Amino acid sequence: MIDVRSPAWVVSGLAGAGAVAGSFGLGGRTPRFVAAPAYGVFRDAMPGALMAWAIEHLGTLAKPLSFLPVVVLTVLAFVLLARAAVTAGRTSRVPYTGAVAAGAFSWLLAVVLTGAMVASLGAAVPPLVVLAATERRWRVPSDRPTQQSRRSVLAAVGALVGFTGLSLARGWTITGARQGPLSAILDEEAQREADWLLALAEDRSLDVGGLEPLVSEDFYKVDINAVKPDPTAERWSLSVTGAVEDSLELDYEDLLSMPMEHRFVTLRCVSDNVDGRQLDGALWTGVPVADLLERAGVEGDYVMLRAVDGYHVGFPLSALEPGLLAVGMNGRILPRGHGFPVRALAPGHWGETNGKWLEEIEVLEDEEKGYWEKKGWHGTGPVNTIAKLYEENVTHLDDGRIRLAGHAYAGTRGIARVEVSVDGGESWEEADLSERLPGRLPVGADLEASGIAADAWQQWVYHFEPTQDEHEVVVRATDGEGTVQPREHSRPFPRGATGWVSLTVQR
Ligand SMILES: Nc1nc2c(c(=O)[nH]1)N[C@H]1C(S)=C(S)[C@@H](COP(=O)(O)O)O[C@H]1N2
Ligand SMILES: [Mo]
Repeated sequence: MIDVRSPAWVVSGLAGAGAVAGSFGLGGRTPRFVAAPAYGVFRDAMPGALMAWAIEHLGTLAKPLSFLPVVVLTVLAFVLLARAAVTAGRTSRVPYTGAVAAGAFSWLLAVVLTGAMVASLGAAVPPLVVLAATERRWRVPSDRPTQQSRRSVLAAVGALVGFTGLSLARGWTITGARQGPLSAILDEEAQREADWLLALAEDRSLDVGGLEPLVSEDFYKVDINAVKPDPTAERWSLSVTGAVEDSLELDYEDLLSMPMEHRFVTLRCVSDNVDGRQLDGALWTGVPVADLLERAGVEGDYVMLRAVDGYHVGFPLSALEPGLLAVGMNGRILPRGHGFPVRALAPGHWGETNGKWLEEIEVLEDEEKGYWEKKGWHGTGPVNTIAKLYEENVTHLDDGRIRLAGHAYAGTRGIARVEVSVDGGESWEEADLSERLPGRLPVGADLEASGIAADAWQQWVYHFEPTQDEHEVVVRATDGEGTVQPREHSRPFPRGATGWVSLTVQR
């Protein structure tokens, strides 16, 4: 039996926990932290049904809850390595063999997991120090706990807690985010245009306090990673491969030298509930996909986008062709969390198709399933029509009226109208809509032009006089093709939630 209170195991435990804490201290919230790549292995082994359940029911908690056991398992792996180092130290007559072995084993494991030579020192130094400092205690193979070792164990645990605290504080500040204005990668003109468009969006946003403006202040994030990828622009490249006349490979500079466009685009995740919050709008700047596809000469009808994080999504090429390869968001360099250096934007399609950290566009002759479709989702098609109403956008005005406000989105079909019922769906009245945002605007072109219709949401607002203590408020949108948002409720899995949003509003 293993007695975990034996000096060898106590020391190994401290060394293993120290290794993971130290790795976070140097790697921080980047893939250079040892538990980050370990998460991928765990995630891909998870059954699709369990994942769909967690996504629908745990929401943003699903990620931290599934990351925790991975961190524990990672600590365990480093504990076992340290324990092996103890054995090596005991059989060697050379002093500090165990400590050096613990450091070396831990560094190697960290490098294998993360590929980062320097940051992996964060995982190597704590085991080395712990084994070196306690050599006197575990060198002699006595696996019985003693009174004295218990007191020093307390001191050692205290030291570990302190070290972990410091590492957490330091690691938390390492976000790898590269931020900066658009003008740092494009010219001043592109920056001026973006700023002008952002001002336009502010102008067209309804003057309703508490309602998210047309350019979201806090854009939702959804991806398969516990820790987001952190590719560097210098080493990154984008290739167009598969059924093409000429495969292409472009680096960041190549892409930045192509003609650019600004676009207002809204994204919604297929896992968004009717009353969920995975719906947001932004201004994006990038290269039209069609320009790249034309250069490559496509010979297939499908596409597979592949990204740095192993994410891949397959869908008809026709959905990507009118799309954008975004390098900028809201007048800034595309943030790491949204796919730096480049992400795809497929107009009017579920969030899934908008690959972040994109590195390959593979043209296919036959359709192939991507990451989520293999797990049973059908989230590569056009979005469902939705009108949102959140609790906090129900306002009792001083004049006795109640103001309701929200957003509506139907992808490239656009919103024709939003209707509100205050009697549970018996009678309907039309809400006021914010003015539509312009579509594509080529960099350097005349900004007066309104361009084609944007794949962007609109805001709605409606006022009513309460006539009873309680009103059952229902909202529904009609898209630009005249189709009314269906009433029947369905869950997000597998092809997106349907149904009208309703709220009970007190007088
Ligand atoms: N590389 C990569 N791209 C990805 C994902 C991912 O996990 N990895 N998730 C997709 C999903 S499901 C959605 S809804 C959108 C969300 O984009 P956002 O995080 O910028 O809001 O990104 C898509 N692109
Ligand atoms: Mo999504």
